Amino acid sequence: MTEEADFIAAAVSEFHDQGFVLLRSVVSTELIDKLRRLVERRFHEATQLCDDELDLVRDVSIMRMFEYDPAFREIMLIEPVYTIIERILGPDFHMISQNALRTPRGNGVVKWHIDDALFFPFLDQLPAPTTGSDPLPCFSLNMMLALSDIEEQRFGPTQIVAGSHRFGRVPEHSATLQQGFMATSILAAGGDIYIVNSQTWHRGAQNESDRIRYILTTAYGRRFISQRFYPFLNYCMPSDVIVGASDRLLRLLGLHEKGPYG
Ligand SMILES: O=C(O)CCC(=O)C(=O)O
Repeated sequence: MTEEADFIAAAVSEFHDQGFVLLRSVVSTELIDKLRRLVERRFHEATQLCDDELDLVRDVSIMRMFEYDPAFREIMLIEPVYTIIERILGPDFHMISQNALRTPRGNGVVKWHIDDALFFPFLDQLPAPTTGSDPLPCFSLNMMLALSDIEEQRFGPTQIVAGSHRFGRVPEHSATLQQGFMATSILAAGGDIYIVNSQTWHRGAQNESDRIRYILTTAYGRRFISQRFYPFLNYCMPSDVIVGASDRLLRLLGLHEKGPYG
């Protein structure tokens, strides 16, 4: 195997084992600075909009960043992350959302949760899987790109409970982790990417600093997981997003072969 193939195989294995994997220094500082500036501009533009259009911003989350600038679409194609995700989700996966999180002091998505429905509720009735057993299938995940340095607890890192994607339970929806479980803080520098299984217990710790914390979250799912582009029913992707896109990007945006059901 080449060094890159080894790296990809190890990342996929770590993801299945721990419910997340952290990849260091994937994106250049220049691109990170550009993306952060774009998020800041989008935030200020969006908060000037009238009520009807304000659907773009929900608390710390600014939605559908892929509409805003080609740089957000390029991030979806970055290697080796694309290949790692393809190995996990299979060849026809697509993007289900892309949000920028802009978290000032005192804020954060602080309650423990999983994303999506609980896919394997029966697991808590079964004996714990033995080491080396086949990994559970993963149906959806979130690729999180740090757009600022979050290398200390006070900057509000993402926290996860390692291995919780196998619990077959959801966490108590509270800012305090229930007894008997251990949180791991993902201390990241700008340009680091971590990929988190939608079933893994996670949250964003509160930002206790004056440094605004920025993360770009791009969630992906297998084809049967629906895309979540608000307002859902009448969502129409702006034509400039699609013009000139490669086949790979078009598929990530939601263009698929015809198949069962349609
Ligand atoms: O802010 C974070 O680190 C976590 C965000 C989160 O939990 C989510 O987007 O589902």
